Amino acid sequence: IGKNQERTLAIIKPDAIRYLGDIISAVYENGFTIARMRMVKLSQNEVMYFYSEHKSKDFFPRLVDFMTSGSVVAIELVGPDAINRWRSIIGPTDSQKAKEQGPLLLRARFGTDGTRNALHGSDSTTSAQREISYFFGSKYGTNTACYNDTTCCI
Ligand code: DGI
Repeated sequence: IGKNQERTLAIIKPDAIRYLGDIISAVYENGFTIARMRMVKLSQNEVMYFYSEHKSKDFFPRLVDFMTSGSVVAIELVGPDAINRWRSIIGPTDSQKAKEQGPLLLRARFGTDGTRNALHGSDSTTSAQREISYFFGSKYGTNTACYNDTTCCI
């Protein structure tokens, strides 16, 4: 990728799959390019692994239920300052807060609350790399968030 270009991982969550078209439009309107994209229905183990930093939080069971309630679309976005810019376009974690901040924020447009918040965006280069290889890297498919190795899951 070119100079000043950065990669991030976006996820269209199950509650927003019906708005796939609008979200893809917003991606390009905001100057991002899509490098790779895939639709997948995640298992409970896969979601627990992806969100393992939150495993002890009270909202974790709700998060796992929600993220396994339907298919998601993982998108590898490329653009200048992609990580921070994508997070500022989607808005705060809680969609109700996003609605207060601005109706054009994507979580305001397509999300409902703190769990059903339509979209994910990586929060650092480290997590972007981890999350992109989770969905697109060579490990996905063999390791695949521990299909066969329960010791690397929770
Ligand atoms: O990076 P974010 O997705 O904005 O937020 P995060 O990485 O702190 O949390 C990951 C997901 O976990 C978030 O998209 C929804 C869920 N979550 C986080 N904090 C809360 C939460 N769900 C509820 N219900 N309440 C929370 O406080």
